[in-house]
Amino acid sequence: MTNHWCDIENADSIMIIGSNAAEHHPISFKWVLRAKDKGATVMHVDPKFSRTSARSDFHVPLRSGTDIPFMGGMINYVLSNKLYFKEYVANYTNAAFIVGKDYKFKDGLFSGYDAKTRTYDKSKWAFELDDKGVPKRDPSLKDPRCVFQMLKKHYSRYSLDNVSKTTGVSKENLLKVWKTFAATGQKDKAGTIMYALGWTQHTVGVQNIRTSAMLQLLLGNIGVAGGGINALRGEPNVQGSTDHCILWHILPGYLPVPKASMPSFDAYTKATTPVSHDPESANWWQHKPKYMASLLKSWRGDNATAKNGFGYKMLPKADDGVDYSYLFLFDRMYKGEIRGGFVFGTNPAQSVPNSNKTRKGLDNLDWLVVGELHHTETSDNWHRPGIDPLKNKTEVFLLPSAQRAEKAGSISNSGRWLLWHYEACKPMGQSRSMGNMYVDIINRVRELYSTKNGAYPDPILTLDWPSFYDAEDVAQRINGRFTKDVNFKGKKYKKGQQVPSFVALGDDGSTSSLNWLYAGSYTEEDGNKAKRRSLAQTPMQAKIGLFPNFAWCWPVNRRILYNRASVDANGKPWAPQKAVIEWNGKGWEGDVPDGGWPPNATGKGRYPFIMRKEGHGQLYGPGLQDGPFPDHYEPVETPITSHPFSKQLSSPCYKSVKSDMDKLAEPGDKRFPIVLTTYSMTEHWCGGGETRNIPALLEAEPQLYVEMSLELAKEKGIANGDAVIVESIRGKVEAIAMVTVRMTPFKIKGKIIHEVGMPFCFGWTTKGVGDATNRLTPAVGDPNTTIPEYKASLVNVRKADKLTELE
Ligand SMILES: Nc1nc2c(c(=O)[nH]1)N[C@H]1C(S)=C(S)[C@@H](COP(=O)(O)OP(=O)(O)OC[C@H]3O[C@@H](n4cnc5c(=O)[nH]c(N)nc54)[C@H](O)[C@@H]3O)O[C@H]1N2
Ligand SMILES: Nc1nc2c(c(=O)[nH]1)N[C@H]1C(S)=C(S)[C@@H](COP(=O)(O)OP(=O)(O)OC[C@H]3O[C@@H](n4cnc5c(=O)[nH]c(N)nc54)[C@H](O)[C@@H]3O)O[C@H]1N2
Ligand SMILES: [Mo]
Repeated sequence: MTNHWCDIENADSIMIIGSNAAEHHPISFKWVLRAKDKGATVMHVDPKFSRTSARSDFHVPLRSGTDIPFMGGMINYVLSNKLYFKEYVANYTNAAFIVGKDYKFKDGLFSGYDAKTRTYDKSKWAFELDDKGVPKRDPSLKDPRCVFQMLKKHYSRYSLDNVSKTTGVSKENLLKVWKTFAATGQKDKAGTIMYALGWTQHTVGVQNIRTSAMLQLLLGNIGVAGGGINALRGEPNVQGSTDHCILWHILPGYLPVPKASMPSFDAYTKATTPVSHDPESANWWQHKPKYMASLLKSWRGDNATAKNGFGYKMLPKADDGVDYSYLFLFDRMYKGEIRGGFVFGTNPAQSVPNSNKTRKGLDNLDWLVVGELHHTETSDNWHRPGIDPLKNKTEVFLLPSAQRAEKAGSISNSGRWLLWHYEACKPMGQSRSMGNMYVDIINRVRELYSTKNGAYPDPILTLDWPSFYDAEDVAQRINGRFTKDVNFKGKKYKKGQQVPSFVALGDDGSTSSLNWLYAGSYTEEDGNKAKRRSLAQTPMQAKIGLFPNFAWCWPVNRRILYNRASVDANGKPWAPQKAVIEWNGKGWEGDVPDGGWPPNATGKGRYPFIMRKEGHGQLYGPGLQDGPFPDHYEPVETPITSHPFSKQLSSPCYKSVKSDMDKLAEPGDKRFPIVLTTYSMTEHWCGGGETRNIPALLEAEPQLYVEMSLELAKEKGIANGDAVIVESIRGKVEAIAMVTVRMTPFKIKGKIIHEVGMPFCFGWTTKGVGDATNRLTPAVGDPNTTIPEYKASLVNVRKADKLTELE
């Protein structure tokens, strides 16, 4: 989230799009309802009517996978009706930048496309530079090659007609949302966008989110109270896990994973550190070498020195151009290229797409370690229905794991707040926390390496590794320490003391930090700030409910990101009644500003978007794999055979894995005419491995169902409560028909298209509840993140005659 939960209360307009916030993020909804009580309009744009829709002012159903037309149409509406915030757009976004002559867009493709590799040469999208290497600009925004004019041209294709016939949303509904939300382009108004999986789980997932960044920049809604783009994160602590590198391509603090083409520390920093030639651009990532050096130092302590590149050479490197995300991981497993592995706190046999293949892939493992609270479809894959357990070769080690309440540690919420939780009781029986198990396991591996000598012992033996697990100690290491006595900002710190903030981190080996973004969370002065629970705030902070003394927030306790964009060049807030920061002539008041420089009018300021190389919010984003402007592409499996208003039907660069089990339905495949979307539910959690073992929750939601409209049910001769078979080109699933007005058919290009929806939490280890919905879904992913397209694929539905899974 650019903002945080309590801040939603400050919004005048709230668009919830691609999320069922009331059911899956009930805490966020408390603040949504407070805003509503104060007069905000709440809108829910979602294929399905849910509890979120019920509490919104209006619900607008749209066909899954058509959010870019919906948002592109709104961008067009804002531009053609001049509803954007002119001063903000001209100064704080890249609207004035001149795009190079190589950039072109035709028939749904951008310039630089290579059909063989299905990738773009992004250098074709670069800005035109002046002789100092700074992008050229036209502050009047009139140059036909400036971003603003390009943007206008690109989205002029997103007319009301085109958008309506693509999304299935009536023109009246489109205008209702566009008009309400666009009204926040006023200086003193703010609108927020709340999204989650309905946006991300598509082959255009990242571009969906880009549309919100562009719209919010046009309306001047980034950096302000009640504004922003608010990603409602998933699994408790998915925010913390991403910050600390659960994804294969990032190290803690969003530092890129080393690649084979970066053999040394210097090569790594050279390849990954952006350089700006504009003195007014803070270009914050220029500090990357300090953060990387401190990370390496915290991994290897005294064994990491400037001379040995901080031990960088000992790190494993990812092969260039190879995707290690789980679509590809399970593909490699299926192809027999992986022998064993560890699975902690996840149930991939249930939650990864194309489960029939995933489960066969797991069969190929010689050994599997599962850290779990329960038996799941993953731990018990070796004896799943339909296979002979005696022929399954996998040796499974089930490590009983402590439950959340049985361990201390931190959780980072969606608003980037770091919150400590305490151990409520000791772990039951032999169960232990994951940290505890890992420290023990690695210490035993070290012992083996030091006594038996392995092939390459150095990376293990040189680790600065604790002898036992202590969450408090890990929290301190995450913040980081001085590795020698230093003077920092007039204060003396001794070797081993905590660093006060990331500004103290160096690239000379003088500091360690397991995550630069968290530096400042655990200091000498204040101790563990995740434990803070003070509601104290200044009168200015109280106006917007900033709560700076409650817990701690990354980075540097800044609660609203890009807040320098909430003020004009003199440091005066656009919206004085809900100011985030304000310049008092000597310093900033309110939130921690995005950089402490004085206002831009003094000539000593910096542009507000400090994490961007050029310092400006990106209306034009040349860094993504699939184009600088989002354009509509149909889901890979689509019920229509040609693009409603362009030529390129599906994303030209979506990712996919190829095997005999990865079949895809053709566009408009007559055998599978219905759109399937999948989702979570209130009563269960994700793959259900935990909640199916809680009797009251299972009683509340006991079986797999498929939600369908009255119209579809009638067409198929299905009654509410009937058992049905849902079938895709990859597999079939038994479910109970839930015939409901919550789902509606869509009129797309003059034709009726039906959509059904299913939860994915039921699995065979719980008797009679049904089995993995993901046996239906395809292993295709977004070109930037490889997140699978769980939210739109093709199926058919028919009445079942005999049941096995639901009995
Ligand atoms: N009770 C409960 N809470 C949870 C979870 C749980 O399982 N149970 N899971 C947690 C996790 S890990 C996560 S990631 C989050 C997920 O939180 P959400 O994103 O809210 O979860 P979903 O139910 O997957 O999808 C949200 C909505 O997207 C809609 N949708 C589907 N396709 C589209 C589309 O193409 N466009 C648009 N605009 N909307 C679409 C669906 O109808 C659904 O209402 O929730 C977390 N919270
Ligand atoms: N079709 C479809 N598939 C999806 C999605 C979708 O919307 N549609 N959503 C995707 C998303 S966003 C997510 S996050 C994934 C989630 O899918 P999974 O990652 O498979 O998530 P869970 O089902 O929550 O599995 C977590 C497991 O961890 C165990 N567990 C709980 N607490 C602890 C603990 O403290 N220690 C240990 N060791 N184990 C513990 C639980 O018993 C449970 O079995 O599913 C993805 N799959
Ligand atoms: Mo998630």
